Amino acid sequence: MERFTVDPARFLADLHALRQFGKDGVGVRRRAFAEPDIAARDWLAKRMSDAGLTPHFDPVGNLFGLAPGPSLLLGSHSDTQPEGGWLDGALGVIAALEVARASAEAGCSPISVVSFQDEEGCFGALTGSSVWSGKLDLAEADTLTAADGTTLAEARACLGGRAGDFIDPKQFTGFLEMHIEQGPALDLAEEAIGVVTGIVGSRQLEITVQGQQNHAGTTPMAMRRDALTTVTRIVAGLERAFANVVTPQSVWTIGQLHLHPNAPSIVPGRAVFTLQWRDEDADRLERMEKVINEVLDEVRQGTGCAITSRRLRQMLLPVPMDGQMQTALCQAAEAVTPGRWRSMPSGALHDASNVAELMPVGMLFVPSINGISHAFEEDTAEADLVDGLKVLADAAQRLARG
Ligand code: HGY
Ligand code: MN
Ligand code: MN
Ligand code: MN
Repeated sequence: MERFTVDPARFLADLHALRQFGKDGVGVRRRAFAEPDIAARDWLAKRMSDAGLTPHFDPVGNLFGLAPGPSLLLGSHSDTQPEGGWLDGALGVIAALEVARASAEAGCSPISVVSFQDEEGCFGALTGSSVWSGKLDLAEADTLTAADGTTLAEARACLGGRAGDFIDPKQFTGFLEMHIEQGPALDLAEEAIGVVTGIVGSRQLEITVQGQQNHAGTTPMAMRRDALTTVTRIVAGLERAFANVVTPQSVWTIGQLHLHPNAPSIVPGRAVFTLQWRDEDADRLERMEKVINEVLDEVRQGTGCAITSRRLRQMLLPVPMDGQMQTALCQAAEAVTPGRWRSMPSGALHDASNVAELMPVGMLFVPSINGISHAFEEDTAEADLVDGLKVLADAAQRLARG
């Protein structure tokens, strides 16, 4: 098997350098196309060039570091949630850069690198890899809007002369994404590596409850059509009704709630909230949506409120990881961290689920301390970061040998 050795110190130095773009205390704010994101991408392009790769921005802001000829592709995303951790996405991009650099320095098989754009859904969800994989048409993506009303078309105009054509995926032999687990399993088990078996599917609705805005002092409780208490009845109904459908791995989240007019002395007339649910079984996602609609009907009747819903972002199907990729990752994990690894599903969404449309994909996880992510305090022990890098390098060498 080809042999090259990664440089943990150089890897960690680049990881901390990337962290500076949008740094806010221990966390990072680097939303897609915001100034820190573009500055970070320009820095990454320079580091790719220093590593002997050819940097290339595509029309939607995905940044590739291209090796000559057919190559394995490694990468992740470098944008973050509004309040993001320093490792979500960034870890996979910098680990990919270090593996590609070490391989090139040793004259081993070419390895290319990618940082996808807007994985964290400032505009859509997994937007950059969705467009590159053909799942989302660019013209449709351009109409997606951020919370402040900016369209993707307006945002990506800031790429200016950087943006070239879309890269032909046929030049890549497969894709590996290293990522933090973002959950508690590895940390609790004191294991070092998770080899991902599959990525969950996800659906999301925006639900609007229209009641009657009224005076908080003079409106008898029995005569109210209070939008907020109606939302609480929807939540109670979902908790009761989901019990017959879900498994312990199924998840659902109301992450965003807007009340109107949101004033202490006014009975809220309108509530608008997001309801997102995820599962590794496509049929169960469908059954959960049926339950949601039944609960909305029940609450509509019980409260007299008008309740409407609209689908937000695409329905994402569960995606299994490629068998050969998993085998290489399991062998690499056993070689680098013997007995301290497991195979496991991903409850988080990842760009790999889109790239799987184009080529064989694999993912590996390193532990998240206390399972925390999508929060400033997201972190991973340095030893675990380095072990993950070594497993990624080992797996890439196994796959390069073919
Ligand atoms: O939501 C997700 O799972 C991803 O981290 N954006
Ligand atoms: Mn991520
Ligand atoms: Mn994320
Ligand atoms: Mn991802």
